[in-house]
Amino acid sequence: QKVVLATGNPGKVREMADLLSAFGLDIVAQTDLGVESAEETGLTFIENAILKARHAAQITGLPAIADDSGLAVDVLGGAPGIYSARYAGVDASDRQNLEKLLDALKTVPDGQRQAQFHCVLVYVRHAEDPVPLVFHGSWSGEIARAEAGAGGFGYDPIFYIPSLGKTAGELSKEEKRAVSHRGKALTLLLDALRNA
Ligand code: ITT
Repeated sequence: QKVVLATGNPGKVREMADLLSAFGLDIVAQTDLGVESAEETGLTFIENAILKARHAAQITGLPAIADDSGLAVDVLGGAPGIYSARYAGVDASDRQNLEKLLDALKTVPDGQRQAQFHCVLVYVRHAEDPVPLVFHGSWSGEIARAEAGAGGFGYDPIFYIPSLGKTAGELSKEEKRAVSHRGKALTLLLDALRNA
């Protein structure tokens, strides 16, 4: 079964494509089909993930899987949240976003730096699918004071997991998937597809 992965983020593709392929899906990244990113006008991860999945399914005529994700920092009232990719501006790089967050938390003491990653994965059978499959995974940690590790993407080098004594950037792809927001949501999606 050919399925389009509705993301333009190569980090997400790296973390999902191999498991989805091993499951038996013929995964094609939307960028390889010339699909441009959908406008993310929703106010929740769920709305934006559905928008992205429908957009890719509409253009390709294929079933689609989309990921909307982000980082919610307690002391910032849940920001940057759904705006994580645009925290430092519409065309901001991962580096600019990460540096803006470190700066925003400069004076926040240890013990008040808790944050959660969230990932919503959506599967639609076709663009008008009235019953999208929706799965959510979250991951708790703390925002470090400095970067560590070059793995993963986005905010990973500053997302510290106390129980592991490491940042997400210091984990291998497999280690991250075993505990991350995306790994959890992906497990739920694969379980649902297996039982479909
Ligand atoms: P698509 O919409 O094309 O999928 P995007 O990067 O714009 O790509 P989002 O709107 O979902 O995706 O933004 C998610 C942002 O949250 C992403 O750019 C990262 O900065 C951050 N993020 C999400 N998951 C992450 C992870 O596992 N590790 C580090 N940062 C993550």
